[in-house]
Amino acid sequence: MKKIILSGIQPSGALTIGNYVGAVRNWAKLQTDETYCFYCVADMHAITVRQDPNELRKRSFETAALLLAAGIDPDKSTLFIQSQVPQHAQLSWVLCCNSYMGELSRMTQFKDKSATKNEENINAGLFTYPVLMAADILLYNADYVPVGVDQKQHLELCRDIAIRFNNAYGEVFKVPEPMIARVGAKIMSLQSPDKKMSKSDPNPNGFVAIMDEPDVIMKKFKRAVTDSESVIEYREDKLGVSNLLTIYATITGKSIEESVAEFQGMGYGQLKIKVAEAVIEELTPIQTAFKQYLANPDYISEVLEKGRKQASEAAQKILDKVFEKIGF
Ligand code: AQP
Repeated sequence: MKKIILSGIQPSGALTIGNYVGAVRNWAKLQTDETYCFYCVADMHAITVRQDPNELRKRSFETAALLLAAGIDPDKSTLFIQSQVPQHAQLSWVLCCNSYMGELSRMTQFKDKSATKNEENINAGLFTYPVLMAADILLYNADYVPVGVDQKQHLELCRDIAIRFNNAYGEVFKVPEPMIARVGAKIMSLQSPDKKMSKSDPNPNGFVAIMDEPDVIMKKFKRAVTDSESVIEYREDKLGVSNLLTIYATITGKSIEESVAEFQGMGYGQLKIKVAEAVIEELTPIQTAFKQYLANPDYISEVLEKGRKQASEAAQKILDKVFEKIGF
């Protein structure tokens, strides 16, 4: 029996090196003989924040192309767009009726994202986002869910909902395990290193997008916020420098200790240039592959249509069981 892996990414902006290091890069590596992977472009999650419709459609398509460029192999995995598989919305409703306002109110992502808005402007989708995420996972009997640290709390909620449902109606759902990288699970903003790097950051200098040109990447790293000391150490009170070291270590595959040792005697300027160079080297082949995929949109559409069918078929099996259990 192969282990089932599921993960998703929102097309809510240009994918960042945070998304890459924390999630996407590992997705390709998880395609082995012992696993079967479902990867989705989570456009339904993206509309919890108002999106321009044409932009969203374009970004969903481009995100799929970028995932192919990052090594997702449609012969080994199912790659699909979430909104094209209606079972996600159907199961989400059932799970909403098995989730509590109290537990959803405690989700830090909801608290963070709603903190900037007036109460009347917080849409209910932002609140029930983790329930849709639970549906995404439980629909495919996922064993493991590779995510960045920011999604750990949502994963725990998903497990609670699955266990609660199974206790109430009998065993239907497999209870999934999170899969979180040891290093790089939370890349911080280059401008506010106390905040997570996010693709929807209104300040483009806060993130490096996978598709940023090399000179843009270099400029963004050169502007990265550090501190007033000049010593390169990995320390809790040196958020900016530690973040640069984390990016360097994850991209090069070196340990933090090795990276710190490598930069001894250098200044922040040199550190920034070296990190930028490593990132550019890693991203260049992905950028080239992305452009090649985009030049062949029919191929991407074909992959997504195949993914839609495979995902729908797998999801319907679980949904049928759920509907039967709850009396539909
Ligand atoms: N900064 C990060 N470091 C490590 N991993 C990260 N992830 C996101 N940011 C970082 C991981 O990327 C995967 C896809 O994330 P998502 O698109 O589903 O949503 P998100 O976590 O909300 O990502 P963003 O970039 O912050 O998007 P916006 O700005 O739209 O909210 C997840 O596995 C996530 O953990």
